[in-house]
Formats: sequence, structure tokens, C-alpha cells
Amino acid sequence: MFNKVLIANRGEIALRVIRACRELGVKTVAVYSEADRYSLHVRFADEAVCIGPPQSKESYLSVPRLIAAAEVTNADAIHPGYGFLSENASFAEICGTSGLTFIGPKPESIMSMGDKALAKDTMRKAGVPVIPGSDGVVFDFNEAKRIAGEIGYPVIIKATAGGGGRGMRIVREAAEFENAFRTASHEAEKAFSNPSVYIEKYLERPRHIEIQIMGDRHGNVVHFGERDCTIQRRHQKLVEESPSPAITQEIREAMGAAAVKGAKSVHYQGAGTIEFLLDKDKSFYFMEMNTRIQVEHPVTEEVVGIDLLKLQIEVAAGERLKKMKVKPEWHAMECRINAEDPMHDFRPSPGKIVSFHMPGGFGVRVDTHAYAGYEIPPYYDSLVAKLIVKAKTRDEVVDKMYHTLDEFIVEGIHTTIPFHKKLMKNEQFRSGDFDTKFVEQFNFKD
Ligand code: MV4
Repeated sequence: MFNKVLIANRGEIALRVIRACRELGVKTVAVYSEADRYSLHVRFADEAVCIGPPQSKESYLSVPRLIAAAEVTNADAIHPGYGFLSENASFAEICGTSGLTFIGPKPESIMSMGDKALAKDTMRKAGVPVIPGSDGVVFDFNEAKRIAGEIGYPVIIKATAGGGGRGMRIVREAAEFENAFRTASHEAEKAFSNPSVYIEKYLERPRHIEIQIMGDRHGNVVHFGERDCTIQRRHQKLVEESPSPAITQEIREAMGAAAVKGAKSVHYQGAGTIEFLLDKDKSFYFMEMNTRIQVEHPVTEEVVGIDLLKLQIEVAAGERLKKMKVKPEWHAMECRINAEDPMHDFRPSPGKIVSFHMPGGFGVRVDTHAYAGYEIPPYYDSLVAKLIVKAKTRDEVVDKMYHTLDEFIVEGIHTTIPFHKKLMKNEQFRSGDFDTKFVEQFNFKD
């Protein structure tokens, strides 16, 4: 096992990593920007190093400063958390050449899954179902238009360097294709310095379902079932749950097997997520792979009773995944409590938290770095807390979520709590029958 882990992150995930390290008997180093001097990760880690000014580019995204912090504190591994440098292949590579274990997959895995067309092709070759479309990227407009005609409209043009909803364009008829193709490519060049795009059939109103996996350094890969992340707004997840109310045990097993097959084909090591789109006819297709631990990992932890952070650190240290029986024992749901004003288009609402009281009780978990008096800085993401509840059925979870949201007091800033409370009372949400357009059409203000 490692002696000392440096956490190249902040907020709740930095605390989550510190707690896992404590249980493993591993020492921790926090890094922090000048805006995070009073953050809990700085207090709870064994050591803390200030790495620069508030702007991420000069602190949490600064590779030289992070490596220097690891060297002066004599850390032997770096945990990247999520966001920031967690899916940066060159950072993973530099950790390796600096004698530090990057707690995550090999740089080549990050690289190949970061290129979305290459990832799709890799999965297709491994026998994982993919959405019908072009074979990889298409450079030539005439060829692109021919392919679009072949697969049939509507189609979607996606930037290969995009992902997570960035750099996409839906085309509903042939007459719009030329303009859409050129604009998509131009925008991809501007946003990612890579104009390459690929084309696929556009699925109307799918659901987003993802499989949590873990790979060790000995070729073993296990999956921990699915999370349904269909409740999103502008590609930001708001609620995640497991088991998905939309799939049967048969689909669950097929999706899990496909995810494991895909991950094994690239000798995947570490925590990862395979995202699928579930079409209305219940066919599922590979969409993207995330090569990090995700925000919503606690949903799976609660459902199967396994500490994914500890497991992630153990496999990074070379431990073998044991034969485990992974079985969904609970239904769990997570609401993201963001410092945003849902009454005003979810605009950011940073500032001082004047009072803070979090809910508790059986089956209630709150992952947060916030406290009364804490000031949410304007520089980073708006996540204040993750409220995760579990119960034996979905109906009980939804009711429990409502009651715990009602007990959650955050004063001084606006949060997404009122949105979630309305959602928990919505009949369509409660029925479990909704798709990725649901939040857009959900008028929670009345
Ligand atoms: C799609 C799609 C429909 N058809 N691809 C959005 C995020 C990025 N990972 C891919 N996304 C989509 N890709 C095809 N061929 C619909 C979406 C999509 C979506 C997917 C998951 C969750 C929410 C979404 C909201 C809008 C669009």
C-alpha cells in the first residue's frame, strides 16, 4: 500500500479521498489555492501545501506545481479526484515519469477514451453495441453527407474531442446538413483545437444509463451495476439513481457484461464508467467512457455496500480484485445540491453560507465540504453537497429524499434544494417513466 497520497483536488471529493486513505492507513497531502485556505480538506489532511492563486489554471490545473508539492512532501501517489486533471493523459504520464503512482488508468487508456470516435471504434471492435454511424471521424463534407443519408435523418454530428454534451449538433433534414457540418467542425476547432467530427443516428428521447466498473493490474474487471442519470439539465446531472427504473434484470446483465467486455479489451485499470444510451425500444448503445471516479459514485456504494474509493486506491497499489458477489441490495438516489438559483435559470450563487444544517438518520448520507460560515468561492464548480438516500424500494427512496431535503437547511446562498423538492413530488418523476428531455419540460416554478 502507499505511504502517502497527494490529493490533486478540492471540495467534497478531496474529503472523500482523505477518509478512504485514513481507513487504509495512508497519510494524505492536501493542495489548495489561496481561495481554499479555509476549506476542510486543508484541515483534515495530514499536510497541506498552498499551490497558487484562486484561478484553476494557476493552482489545481498546474502540473508543475502539483508535482513539486508531491516531491517536497515525499508523496508516492496522486489521487486526481474528478474534473481538473483527472482525465488528462499527459498529467498521468508525468506522474509516472516523476516516480509517482497516478491513481487512475494508464495514460493510453485516458487518451483512447478521450477521443470519442476512437473510443467508439474500440468498443465496436470489442463487440459492444454502438450507435449506427460513420466509421470514425469524417473529414470530407460530401462523404459525411452521403453517410448521413445512408443512416437516415435525424443524425447527430459530434466532435471527437468533445464529450459530455460539448460540441454536438443535431441535423433533422438533408438541407441543413452542410451548414451544420461546417459549423460543428469550426466550433470543434475553436473549442478543442481539433476540428474532427463523426456522425451517428440521433436517438430521440433516450435515457442515460451508465455502468460502474473497476479494473485491477492483473486483467480482472468487475462491474457494480448501473446508475440512471437521465435527470440532467444542459448536460449537468442533477439526480442519479440505482437500480434504473427503466431496465429489467436481463438488460442489466447484458449491459454489465458489455461494459466488462469493453473494459477488458483495453486492459482497463482503475475506476471507470461506461455510459450507454437506452433507446425507447430498450436497445442500448455505448456512448462514452469516463476514466475517473465520478461525482455520483456514492449511489453505487450505497446500493452494493462497497467502498469504491478504497477499492480504487487498493487496485492502484497493485492489489488484486477478489471474487466478490456484487448484488443490488438497496435502492439509492443522489440529489446534487448546487450553489445555483433554480428560480433564475440555475445561475451561480456563490457566497457565504450563513447557516447550515444537514439531514441524517437511517439510510441518509451527505458528502460535503460545506459548513456554517464557509464561503463558496466563485472560481470552481457549484457543488455544495451530495445528498444520498437509500431504502428498499424506489417509492420509499423518493419519499425519504423529500423529507431529508425538507430538513436540509442552507442559508445565505441559493441552492437547488427547492428544485429537488418539487421533483420528488412530480407524478411523472415518481412513475419512473421519463427521458433526457424531462427536466427541460419540467416547470417546477408553479
Ligand atoms: C446522443 C443523443 C442522441 N443520439 N447521441 C449528450 C451528452 C453526450 N455524452 C452525448 N449526448 C447525447 N448523445 C445520439 N446518437 C442524445 C444525447 C443527449 C443526452 C444524453 C444523455 C443525457 C442527456 C442528454 C441530453 C441531451 C442529449
